[in-house]
Amino acid sequence: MRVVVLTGAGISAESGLPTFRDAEGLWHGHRVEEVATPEAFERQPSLVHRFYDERRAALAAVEPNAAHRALARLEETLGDDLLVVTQNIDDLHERSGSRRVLHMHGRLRSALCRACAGHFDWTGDLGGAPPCPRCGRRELRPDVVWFGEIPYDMDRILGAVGRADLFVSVGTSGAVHPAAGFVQYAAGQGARTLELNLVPSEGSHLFDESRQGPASHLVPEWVAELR
Ligand code: BV8
Repeated sequence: MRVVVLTGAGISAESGLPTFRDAEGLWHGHRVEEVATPEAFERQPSLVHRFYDERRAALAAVEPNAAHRALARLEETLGDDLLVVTQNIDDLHERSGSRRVLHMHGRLRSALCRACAGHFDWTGDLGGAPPCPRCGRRELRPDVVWFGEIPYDMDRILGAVGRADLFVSVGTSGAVHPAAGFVQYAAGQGARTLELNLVPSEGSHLFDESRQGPASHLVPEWVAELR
């Protein structure tokens, strides 16, 4: 049974990380264009750095929750037949023990050098324009995929989604592409599709089954069923 699990901000909500669109969500107070586009970074690098430096610092104060841990347990059972594709830039999947995780929108604890294209594990601020560890240029940016940029690992992701027997979406509103289109692609390739979300998402009607509730309850329940 080859399983692909797509996760969004909702899986990390109960760990204390804000989602994007919920009431106090990340987009509140910041228009997307202001902080999550290459143009915004050109225009106001300090505002963009502050947005991501604050989120990177906040990571130290949160822990994975039961939903992250349940997926790590499922990896023990399924091994290479499980792939977690996350839109999240936090590291809670890895901190709960998951190894087979692809961050299609990048990672907060990584810096990308615009001069030498190097990627470097990074836990501190980038706002101070520190020099690149490899080329020394002060051209480091958050290693995240902004709107208008091409997501990471699309070949591996589409390959796995196209071969999946079961495609499961957890804690995502289905508002951002190309992630929002994976369910249709998976279904078109013959996979069963299941949504686990607090409320029906924009794409609920595209799934064979949609269950509503908090991820910390729905995911361990579903994993126990599957195991
Ligand atoms: C691209 C990183 C070309 C930065 C992010 C087609 C149609 C329309 C538009 C487009 C299209 N194709 C492309 C676009 C443009 C754009 C796009 O989709 N715009 C939207 C706004 C319409 N897409 C792009 O620009 C993408 N690039 O398309 O390149 C391409 C494509 C394919 C192949 C080659 C080239 C790049 C998009 C990536 C942008 N970067 N993040 C950062 O994090 O700051 S996106 C960011 O927003 C997240 O990563 C995530 O993807 C998205 C937020 O969505 P969610 O994670 O779902 O969060 P949200 O708050 O919305 O929802 C949370 C859900 O959880 C809710 O449903 C809630 O009910 C639920 N929930 C809450 N609590 C719980 C819960 N569920 C369970 N338990 C709980 N406790």
